[in-house]
Amino acid sequence: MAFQTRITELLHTEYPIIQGGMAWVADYHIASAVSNAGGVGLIAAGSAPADFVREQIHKVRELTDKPFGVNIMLMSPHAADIAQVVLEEKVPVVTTGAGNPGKYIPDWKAAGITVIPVIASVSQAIRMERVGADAVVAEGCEAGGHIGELTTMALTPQIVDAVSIPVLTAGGVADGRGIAAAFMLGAEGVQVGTRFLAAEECNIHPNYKQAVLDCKDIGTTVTGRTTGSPVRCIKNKLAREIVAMEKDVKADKEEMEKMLTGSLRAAVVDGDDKMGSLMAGQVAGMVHKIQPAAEIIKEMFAEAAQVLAGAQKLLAD
Ligand code: TUI
Repeated sequence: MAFQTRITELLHTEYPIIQGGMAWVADYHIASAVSNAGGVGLIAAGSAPADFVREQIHKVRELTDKPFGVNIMLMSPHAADIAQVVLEEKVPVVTTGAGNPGKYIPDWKAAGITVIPVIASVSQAIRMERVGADAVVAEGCEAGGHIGELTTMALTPQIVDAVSIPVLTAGGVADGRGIAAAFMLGAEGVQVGTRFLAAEECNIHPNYKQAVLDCKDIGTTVTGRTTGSPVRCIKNKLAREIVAMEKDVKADKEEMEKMLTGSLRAAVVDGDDKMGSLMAGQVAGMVHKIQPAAEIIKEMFAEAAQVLAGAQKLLAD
């Protein structure tokens, strides 16, 4: 079974899959596990300081000699310092989220780094191609965390048509059917986040993991639509209160900000499943068990191969 695309060529991996850059969640454990399993594992810089990210890079390198990456959340106050660390450390792959990494790209490219911005619209994809990105991740609003407007189904083919660099799909991909669908939409790879929340090597608080396993199809919601920072997370007390405050014109927006500050850390580290932000995608409803990352990847691609081979039957007369 071979899934060779421009993405496997670019990333030098067995499978065209990268792990989502999940802030506070993705550390060297999950990153090295995904890389050792034939994908690209990522350390999420999130809002961490640059020194922390450098240590994480060193730890990944102790555990794998395969390609790995760092996800830089561009709204972080440490983003510029982390941009420098990935350069100094010659990290093989950098993905970015929540902003435009254009000013860093020339230096990263000069250092031989593969640059893959995560974007949520056609105009962003075109801008990223223009400033030298090697590929883009088209992330639909089924995804967990900070999201855009369009669904994966609508976004992916429009981005594929608009750029000539390869496209990976994210948002709604949790099994082999999702991978097969991504290929059908013209993508050449996938980024998977939510399914890896249930990886054995994913060191989130057990309460967070359990919330993902318990989550049903309509178990996620989006907070921050009215404040310009839409974030998909599992419905809990925090999410319900924020959504209610957003509907109330008299609600104190500062109070809302206060409730959200530190809430992702509270979920991931402290296991606060009531007032923590349990970021997860809509596919949380199809994540049912904790498995090693390598098993997740093998299973997903074996299923994708089966689904794609079975699709021939649709054309039989
Ligand atoms: O970045 C993500 N997902 C994230 S970041 C994050 S940490 C966070 N925590 C609390 C509040 C907000 C963030 C959790 N999840 N996904 C990638 C992504 N990036 N989706 C959309 C974008 C994006 C948004 C604006 C990319 C570019 C952009 O502007 C650039 C431009 O050129 O317009």
